[in-house]
Amino acid sequence: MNNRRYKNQKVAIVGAGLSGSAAALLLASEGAQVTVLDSAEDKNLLKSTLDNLRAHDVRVICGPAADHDSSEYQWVVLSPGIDPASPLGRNFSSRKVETISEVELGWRFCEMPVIAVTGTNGKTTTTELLAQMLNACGQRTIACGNIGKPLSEVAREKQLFDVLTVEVSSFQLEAIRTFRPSISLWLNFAPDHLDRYRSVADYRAAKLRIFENQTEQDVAVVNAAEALPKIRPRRITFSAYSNRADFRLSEGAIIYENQPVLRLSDTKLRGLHNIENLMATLAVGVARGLAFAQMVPALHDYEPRPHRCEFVRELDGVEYVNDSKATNLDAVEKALAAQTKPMVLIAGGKDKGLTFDPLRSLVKEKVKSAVLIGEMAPSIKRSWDGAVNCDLAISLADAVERARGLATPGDVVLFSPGTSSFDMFKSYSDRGDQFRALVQALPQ
Ligand code: UMA
Repeated sequence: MNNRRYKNQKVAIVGAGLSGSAAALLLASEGAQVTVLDSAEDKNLLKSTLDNLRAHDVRVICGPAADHDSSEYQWVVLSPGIDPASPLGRNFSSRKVETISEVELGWRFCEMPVIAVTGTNGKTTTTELLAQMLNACGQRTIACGNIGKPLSEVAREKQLFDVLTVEVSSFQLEAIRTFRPSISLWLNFAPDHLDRYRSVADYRAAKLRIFENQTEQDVAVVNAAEALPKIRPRRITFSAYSNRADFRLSEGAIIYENQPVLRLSDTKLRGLHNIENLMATLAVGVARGLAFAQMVPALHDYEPRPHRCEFVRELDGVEYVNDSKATNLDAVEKALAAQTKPMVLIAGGKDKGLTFDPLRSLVKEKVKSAVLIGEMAPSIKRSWDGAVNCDLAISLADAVERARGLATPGDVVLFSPGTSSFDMFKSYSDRGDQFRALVQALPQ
């Protein structure tokens, strides 16, 4: 791809996090005149990041000056976390210059085919499964994108792979133009991010852009339960709940073309949602011409990441499970469905526009007591009033103490918050780490 068009171009990169820094360094290396803008004050940003940008002749504007900057730019690259409705987002969305997402920028520089993975839940697990499987089968790949290493960074490093395995979020897809995965993967869809989108339909529309530039030569691996609009790529379907899918579940095994291809007892992953992640991974392998005999051994050893129904400890006959990655209701529903024992549920966190009403009947059926934390605690209590006893805790430590008091031998204390963490923690992983540490510290 010819990227000489960026030379000497004045480009604004919005956001100085992982994506913004990677985009800035990529464009600076191509000779563009780059300015990075970030609403946070200089002192609240990573010094090493800012120093590195400046060392590469990138101009950095921080704090309110970024929100009001009126310099002229020929291109704008948006970091995924920039809400178009934020002051910084508005400063740029009103301009008549081409605005693209960081993933679009990275794509324009990558001369390798892309597998793009999206879905409300399971993206990271599936991206990792794919990378592990493809590499084991001799197809060199790297897991990148929303999983943590921006696509622009991969593009700048110019390392050669056979294919890139890119986790893509709705935020990254919002401002694509030409991004065209040769294989797209649509895992599932459930309401989320309503603090960013006006409606669930807007969130879905952003995600659906994953198919926008695909052609009949491309492949879409899609969950058979999803009513997707007409799309051009050839479909391969999967479902753990329906028999009308290319990959389906029967008698403890994943079936493809009426043959069992993977016995579930041979993997370390549990729960129907993880079975679908495995099916989707195998479907991508089929699309890339791999045989099951090559693919399956590579999937046996995959260990689930922390914070996803992670067993922490058993104390006084009670199991403690950390599911801090559950940042939406669909994830909580899956965690509740996967448990067979009586449960004390710890839930709650930042208010991002979701109501917990839809979980009411499942909670009534499976949860003996709930302990609620964070900004959403009062609203969850209203949603579940009369269905389950709800205690309000003033901190996570208080919640763990209360849950211990409520649980009896044979129970599970499940920490599955159902919303984001930013009211009390830096991230879901910080939240999960704190939960794990609190549980480990409980005296015998
Ligand atoms: N900022 C502003 N103004 C704003 C909002 C943010 O200036 O209105 C600035 C912040 O001060 C900060 C910078 O923007 O300095 C952060 O940018 P960012 O939020 O886009 O974060 P990055 O560090 O670039 O990380 C992003 C993804 N973050 C988000 O989408 C929120 C990371 O996904 C991803 O790993 C990374 O790019 C590399 O591709 C995280 C995530 O939470 C894990 N993703 C969401 C999810 O999975 O649900 C979508």
